[in-house]
Amino acid sequence: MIEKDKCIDALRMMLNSRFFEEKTEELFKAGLIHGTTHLANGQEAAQAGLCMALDDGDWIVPTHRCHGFTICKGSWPVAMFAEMFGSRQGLAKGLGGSMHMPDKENCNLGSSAVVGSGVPLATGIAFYQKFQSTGSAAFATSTAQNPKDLAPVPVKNISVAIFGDGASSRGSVHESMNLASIWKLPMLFYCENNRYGMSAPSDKMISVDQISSRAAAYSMPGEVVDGNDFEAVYNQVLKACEYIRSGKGPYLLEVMTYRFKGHSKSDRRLYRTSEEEQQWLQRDPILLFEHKMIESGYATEKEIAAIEEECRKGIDLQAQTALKESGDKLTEAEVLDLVYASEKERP
Ligand SMILES: Cc1ncc(C[n+]2csc(CCOP(=O)(O)OP(=O)(O)O)c2C)c(N)n1
Repeated sequence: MIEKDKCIDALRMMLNSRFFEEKTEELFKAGLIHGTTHLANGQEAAQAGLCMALDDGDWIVPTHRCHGFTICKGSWPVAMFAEMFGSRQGLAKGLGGSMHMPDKENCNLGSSAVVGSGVPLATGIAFYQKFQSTGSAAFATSTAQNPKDLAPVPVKNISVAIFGDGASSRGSVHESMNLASIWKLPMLFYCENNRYGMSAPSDKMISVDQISSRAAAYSMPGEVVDGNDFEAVYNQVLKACEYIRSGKGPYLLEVMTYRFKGHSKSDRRLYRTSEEEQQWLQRDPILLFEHKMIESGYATEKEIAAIEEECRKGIDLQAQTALKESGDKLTEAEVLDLVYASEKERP
């Protein structure tokens, strides 16, 4: 078992993510937030396990189901609620909403609604990271050199492309894997397989049994990990990061998990049975982790209940603060200023 302090941090991350999703659902139902949202209840270990294993300066590019990753990478929930209320204090100044929560300070590029579109962006970040460490020599521009034969050059920071099982079949993902492999880019392809792409079950829609096996086509390691087990994810990401930082190139990790809620807020989940859902609820990543913490003597039931209470109150308070300020929106002129460069800045 990993150290106690780390476990407590991990539990807080997962609880904050879960309570954030619960509060978001409540606010949508009350008609206080508009548009749509994609909740990630049940996927907390996959999200916290990744972010805890990363170093400062490592970048992530999440998907539309981004709240948990954003919290675990260090963003303040109040700024995320503000984003969904459309106010100027939001991570994208209230112009993006639930699916667009970039946070430069925390090395999070943010996501977009276009499935798979973040993966080439993460590839671009990895290119920059390698270029910064090695200069152009590492890219073998001379026709006499084969980029695949270049010696590994260690890099400090890496880039993580997060994508779902549905996105894994998109051309942009495959093109990115090919380029990242040829140039040995410092990149983790992090496939969060929650078993469905909207209503489409991954075992019916994907040409292979495990998405990780596709790594072989791009000459990179590919592994599968139990995404509901925080420790398993954390240790596997550390292992992948060590390989990537040594300069050997990209790595594909397929993280098996399950989304407890529907695809988005209007999904009645007619494509799956309640028995299946019940089975997965038994493997709730937070309950499994709390159980492990109690078993290892890291916390008592009472202490865990106190952490839960504290996290829930913290999220409630941050939602209330954001709600109070929700009328403070950018003016039309401010929005236009952000969209168009001023006359002086134009070439
Ligand atoms: C290019 C593109 N095609 C289709 C959609 C519609 N769409 C939104 S989410 C989604 C499913 C994505 O599934 P997955 O990648 O597994 O992520 P998950 O929603 O399960 O987290 C689809 C098809 C879209 N937004 N963009």
